[in-house]
Order: sequence, then C-alpha cells, then structure tokens
Amino acid sequence: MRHSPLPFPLHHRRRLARALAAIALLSGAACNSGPNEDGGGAGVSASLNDLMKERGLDESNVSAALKTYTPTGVHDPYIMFASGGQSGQVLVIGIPSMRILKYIAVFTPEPWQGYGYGDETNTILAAGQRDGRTLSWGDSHHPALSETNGDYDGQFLFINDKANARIAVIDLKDFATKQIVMSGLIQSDHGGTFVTPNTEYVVEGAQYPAPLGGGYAPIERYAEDYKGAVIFWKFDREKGRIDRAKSFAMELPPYMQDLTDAGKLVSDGWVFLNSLNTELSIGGTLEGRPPLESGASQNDMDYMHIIPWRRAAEVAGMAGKTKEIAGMRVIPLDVSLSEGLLYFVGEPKSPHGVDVTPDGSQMVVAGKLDTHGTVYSFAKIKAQIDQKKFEAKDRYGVPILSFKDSIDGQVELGLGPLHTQYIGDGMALTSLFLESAVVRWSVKDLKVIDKIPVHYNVGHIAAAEGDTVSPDGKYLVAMNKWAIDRFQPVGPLLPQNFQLVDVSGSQMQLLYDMPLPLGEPHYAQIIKADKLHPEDIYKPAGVNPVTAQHDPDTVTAGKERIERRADGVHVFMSAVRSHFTPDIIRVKEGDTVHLHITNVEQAHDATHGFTIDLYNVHQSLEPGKHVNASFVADVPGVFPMYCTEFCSALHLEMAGYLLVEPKEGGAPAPGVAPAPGDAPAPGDAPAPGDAPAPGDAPTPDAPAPGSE
Ligand code: CUK
Ligand code: CUA
Repeated sequence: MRHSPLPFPLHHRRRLARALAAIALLSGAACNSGPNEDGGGAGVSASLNDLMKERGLDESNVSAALKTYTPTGVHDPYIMFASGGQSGQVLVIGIPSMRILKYIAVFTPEPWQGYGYGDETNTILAAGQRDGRTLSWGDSHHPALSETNGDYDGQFLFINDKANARIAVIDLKDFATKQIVMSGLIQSDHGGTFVTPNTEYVVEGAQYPAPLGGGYAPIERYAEDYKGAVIFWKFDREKGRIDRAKSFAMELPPYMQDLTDAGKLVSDGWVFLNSLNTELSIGGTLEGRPPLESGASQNDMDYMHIIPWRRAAEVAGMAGKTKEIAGMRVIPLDVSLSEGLLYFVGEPKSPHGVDVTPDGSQMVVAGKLDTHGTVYSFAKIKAQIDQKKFEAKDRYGVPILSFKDSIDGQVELGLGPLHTQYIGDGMALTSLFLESAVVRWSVKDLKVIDKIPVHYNVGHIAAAEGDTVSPDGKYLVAMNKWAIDRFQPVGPLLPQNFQLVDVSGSQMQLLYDMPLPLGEPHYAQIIKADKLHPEDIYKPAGVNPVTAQHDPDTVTAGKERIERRADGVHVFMSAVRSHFTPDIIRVKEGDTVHLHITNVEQAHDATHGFTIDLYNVHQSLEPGKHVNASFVADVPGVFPMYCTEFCSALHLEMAGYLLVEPKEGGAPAPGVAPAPGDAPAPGDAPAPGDAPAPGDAPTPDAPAPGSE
C-alpha cells in the first residue's frame, strides 16, 4: 500500500496539469485569454506558466517542487539522521524539504554547541582517547536509531567512528552526544553501529585486522596474530548509557569484517556480518606482492558470519569462557567454535551490505564485484546449523554451510550493487555503485521492477524506516559519492550529493538534489518525525545536559558569587537577557578559573553563548542549561567576555571582563600596564589597591554583594 507524501497526491503529470488548471479556475483566469486586469489573486495560471517558462521547468520539475516545497512554519513528516563522515558529526535533515536542522557534535569539537570547550563535553571526548592521545576527529559511518521490537523508538542514536573504533551515544531528548566508548580491542571498525531489536546491544564489528588490544606483530604473521572481532556493547536504556562492564566481544578470524545487521522477528537473537579478504591478502606494493585490493579479490566467495548473539551473551557470562583483553571480556575463537557461536556461509565476491528483510526471514547480500543480489533464507541456514550439516571448515576451524542450501535465489540487479533498503510489500531498493542507479526489485518474486539513475556513484541509500520491521516506503535518499557537474563548481573538493527520490508511485521520481559540504556521509536512517519528542528547554533551570542531572554547581538568580578555593577561583554565574552576573571576574595570573554558568531563562529558544577572548572558552547556554568550564588564566591582561548569540536588542551589551592581574613581581601583561604615574583610564584594570568601581564584582576573596 502506498501513501502520498502530501495531502494532495500529485503523482502523475496529468493530475498535476489538472491541479494547475484548478488553480487557474479558482483564480478566475482560466476562461479569459490574457491576464486579469484587477490583479490580486488573479492570473495565477498565467504567472505559473510564465514562471515555468522563465526558469525552464517542465511539469515533472513542478511536481517535484510541489512534493518537496515546505511552507514556512510547516514541519517535515520525516527526519533523517545521516552520518557526517570525516566531520565526525551527525546531520539531522528534514524530509522531504531536505532542510538541515542540526549538526550533532560527536567525535569532533564543535564550537557553536560548546562541545569540546567545557568540562563535561571535554570529558566525553577524552573518553575516546587512545593511549592518552586526543583524537579530535572521527570517520562517522553508520548511525543506528534505538529500537523497540525492531521499530525505531525515537529515544537514542548511536554512531561509530571507523578510523578510531569508537561508538557514541546520542540522546534524542536534546539531540546531544552523551557518551563515547572505545574498547581498545580493535584498531578500526565498520560493522557498527547496528542495534539488536530491543537495543539490548549495540554491535560494533571490526574492519582491518590487527593484534587484539593493540601492540605490534609483523605483518608476515597476519594469519596467526592479526584478528578480527565483533563487540557487543550492552546498552542500559534506563541510564541512557553503554555499560562497559556488561559488554563483551568475540574474537574472529582476520577476515575484514564489514557490515553487520541484527536479525529480527524470526531471526531475532542472531547477527550477520559480511567479510572480505578471505584470501588474507596483506598488500605490499613495494615488497613484490599485489596491492591489498587485488589480493583480496581472488576468491569467488567470502564469508558471511552468522552469530547467535543471545547464546554468545550467555557464554560470555560463564566462568572461564572469556579472556580479558584491553579490559574487555573476549570470547576466544576456540570457545566460540566449541560453543557453536560462529558459522560461515559463502557470499559472492567482495560483499558489501547484509540487510535483513522486515520480517526477519531473509538476508540480502550484494557483492560489489558481482551483479547479483543474493537472498539468503534464515530458515535454511538455521536448519543446517541445527542438523550440524556443514560442508567444510575454514582454516581456523569455523564450520561453513552450503551456499546453495542457504539461499532462496539470486537476482541480477546491475553493476556494483551495495546496500539494500526495504519499502514494504516484499519490495527492496538496492544501490548500484558502478551503474549510478537505484534498482527497485521484489525480494518475494526475485524480480527487478525498475531503476532510476542517480548522480553519481551511489553508496548507501536510506528509505523511510527502511531497515525496520515496518518500512514506510515513500521516500528514498540516495547518498551519492560523486557530484561532478551537479552543482556550481567550488574548486576540486566537491560536495556530496544527496538525492531525494519519491518511491511511492509506479515510477520512481527524482525530487531534489542536496549538496552536503561537510564530509562523506555513509549511512543514514529516516524516522517518522512524530516518534521524536525532544525537549524545548532544560527544566528546571540548572540541568547539566551531559549528566542529565541538576548540576551541583547550578547557579540561581541572586546566588551568583565568586569564591576562591584551594583548587582555584570558582565563578558562579547566571546568564539572562541581557547580562551575566558577575560581569567582572578578577583573578591573578596562574589561577585556575572554574566557570559555573547557568542560563536561568526558561523561554523557548532564549540561548546565550559565552566566550572569553584568548582562553578558547566557548559555551552554548540553551534555556535552563548549566555548564562548567575550567581554564588556567596564565596570561595576564584584560579579556572581554561576551554573549555570542544575538539574544536580545542589548546583546552586544551582554558582556564583561576577565581581569588577570600579573603575578607579584611577574612581568606586566604586554601592552596593558599603565605607565608609572598615569591615572588609569576608565575601563582599564584598576591598579592593585584601587577601590573597585561601583558595580564591579568584588575581588575574588570577598563575598559578592547579595551572596550569602
Ligand atoms: S560503507 Cu560507505 S557506502 Cu562504510 Cu556503510 Cu557502504
Ligand atoms: Cu545573550 Cu547575546
């Protein structure tokens, strides 16, 4: 059953023409030739035609415009969460308008949101450090919305950083990152993030094999010492955080594990992972060996990994079944084999994407170097496992199922098939990288229906709720890797091209091109907007969004103060239109300054920003938000601080000063020390011993007026 994305279904040109005629009739301009003289609403038809002529638009263009145009104040029915690729962020995009609503800061400091410029968000980023090294970027790949019974529930979003093997948790109450976890077990990941049907686990599969837990091993020992792995991060929905202690991993052979999908409904309790490089090619272009890519493409088959994760979780909980590597419980390969936790089935050449059908009964795998989509039957796979009917074992002893006995069939889809999404009615969409097209086909009947060209070299595709138990169909976004000539040239680095396609009609229709100048997004998920219930403000005022608690250092109006303590100067500051209290902070060179700032406002969208020149402090203070930011005032001088959001008519006046007095006997601050005998100019830092000007904050040691 297909629905129209708009209240007025305009799938067909004839209907569009009729609609245009109706508009013309309503305007009274249809019967007379020529425009109506009395102006007003008249002459709509003529002007529409003129507009179309002037802009060179045909009817299908106008129909596309009508399907995507979203008047002011109208919200989109769908929201897409797309990975931001090398930006390390997540993009939030309205569908069908393709309006960008937010970049969620994840693996990368993001100044506007104050992410990575304050104590708590610095702590989130620091949790993703490896070997004490700060990683200030990430290669974000596969967002996964939390699920309940295999359907998106709109509560949380997870995403992986392929480059550094990290996973982030984003709370959709405020669309902000709350946690980054890094196992230390693997060096890179790709098969993440994918969630099990009730978000019991967030799955992270490795990509490039390496010694588990880090460390060196000669590449000649690849087959013996390099390993793959899959990590099952336990998600605590109550806390909204991953529970590291309850998480576990499985050692895998050093095939490059690729994408992952969790079984659902009939296949609930299982996960499926692609892999490539069963050849164990190691590259060595200067060492007389073939490059990795050709070495890894010799065999006709790679292996789909089949894992009963519920059983694996039980085994991980048993005494003596795991070993600890990098602080993580790991099920060694021999235990997996003796406990029946790992099976292989062949997949045609360089598979990319294993996508479980909405009813959970089948898995579709596309091979980059194969023109087919292969449809696996979960029942057939399960039957062989139950009967212990294996065709062979791989070199590590993993049982291999019969390919022929595991599939329902293969369909010739086109050149370079990659990723599959579902649109209901047993229908699927698969991206064709080499062909630059998306093919619509019936998984049920193993038949191709039609294709639509996209521009160009499409990677992932995202259909509305297209990887859940109940896909919506309607919209597809093709995430194209190459833009070439689609947009005004901007130099050699071109934007990515997202193309919105209407998949509800008998013919797929291209609706919109959206350039993405941020990084290369890989996957995206599209959720019904009405499943999302973000908060308007943090309430009551004083919530620390990272802890989701009322912050112990929350500031209420009238209780603002500056306190000198053993660990430095604590500034308890409130922000309200249009002033900070206190607005003068006096410290001594070398003091550590702890800012505790609460936006005490509860008005929707009354956001303030806070910065201090030079000290690289920036915070976003949404209504009710509390932030903490610490820095060492190691440079003496006068440093304006101000609100960076144009929050009110007197926003420019929402400012103050940080005065860092030079150390006794220390060098005066460059350029600010008054010449001996000069009277201080108004606004200058007062010389030591001066009486504070009226309205000034007291010196750090004295209590602030009004404080108790
Ligand atoms: S991958 Cu990018 S097109 Cu990293 Cu999901 Cu397939
Ligand atoms: Cu507050 Cu500008």
